[in-house]
Amino acid sequence: MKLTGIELLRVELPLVTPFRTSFGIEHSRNALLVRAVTDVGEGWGECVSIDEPSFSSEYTDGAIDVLRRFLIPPLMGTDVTAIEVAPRIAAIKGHRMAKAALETAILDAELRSTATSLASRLGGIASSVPVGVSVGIRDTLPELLDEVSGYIEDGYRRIKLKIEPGWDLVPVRAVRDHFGPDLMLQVDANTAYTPVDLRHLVKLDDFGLTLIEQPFDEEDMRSHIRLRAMSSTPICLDESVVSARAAADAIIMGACDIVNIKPGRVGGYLEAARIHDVCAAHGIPVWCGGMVETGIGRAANLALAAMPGFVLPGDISASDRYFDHDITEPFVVDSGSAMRVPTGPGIGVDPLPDALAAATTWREWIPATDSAG
Ligand code: SMG
Ligand code: MG
Repeated sequence: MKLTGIELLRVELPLVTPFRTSFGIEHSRNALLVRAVTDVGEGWGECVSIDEPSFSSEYTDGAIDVLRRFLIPPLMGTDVTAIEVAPRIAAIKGHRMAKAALETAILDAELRSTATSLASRLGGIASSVPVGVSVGIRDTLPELLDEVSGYIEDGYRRIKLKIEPGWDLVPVRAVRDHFGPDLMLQVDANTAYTPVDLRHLVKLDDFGLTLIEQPFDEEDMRSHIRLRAMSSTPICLDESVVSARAAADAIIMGACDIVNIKPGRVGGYLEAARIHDVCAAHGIPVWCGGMVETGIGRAANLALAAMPGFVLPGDISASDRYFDHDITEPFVVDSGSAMRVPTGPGIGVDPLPDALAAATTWREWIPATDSAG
């Protein structure tokens, strides 16, 4: 397959409610899409970076720069298959979200050309997968309880609360008391705590949580190991797991019970599937994380979550959890907190031309030049 051009597109989707985490507040999703054009057809990928380097070191202006200057040129105009993308750009350090978007666009084009779904390519077996919803930090408890009530009415049976120092035991207790012991409840701190908080975090054991996600800095494996020894709440890593190697190391050193797999964070769906395999080999349950994706990224995440080790509900909520108008047909959650896995070729969805045009704020076409080929 010959890569003949790449289009980068920025789209802006306003959020239905601001989404606040321990690292910031988002009012709209400014997503970066990659459209790969090849001699056998085109494919789509979504870069999950955000505007600022606050979830990780990546940010969208940086992703555009590294794609344009370093990741696209070695592939442009050449024969390429998706499996070769990562090794051919491995000399460029880091920038996994940018790499993931490029690899996904090429993988999507390749799969569409053979009418193969991404789910079947990855070894996905489920036709529908359990999903949950991530709930941002709110100003007051009544607002939080109202928001959670709405999601439960929508069909969600698993709630993840964003926490930070000062917004942890009280909101978790309020949600547990209000909705009862059967609600599947978990928390995500996005690295907001430090080792002095260890004893405080053990108090979360009272609330029957499914897991606590990434309480400490991404490089602070020792605090995760210590908390795991002190607390009965299962420890899940997100930001720390940047590769299959990092997953294996974290598991071997006893830093986690569960792994959140985000394809963008680890450099793509092929590496994400390897992490699934590493975790399965160690009996570590996994679930699919989310980065407030448009329908493009959401479709691909559903394909990944169809793999058999994804036993916990993913952060793959319905499009209307975040957006009034997505750029694809909206994804919906059913009354049993599940979502259907796309079955069409590649990622199984296409941007709706009018919706894409309305959301696009910037686009750049990068052609193959004679010198590149
Ligand atoms: O896509 O529903 C979603 C977002 C889920 O909470 C979510 N993601 O650390 O897991 C996480 C956060 C990061 C969000 S940054 C945009
Ligand atoms: Mg997280």
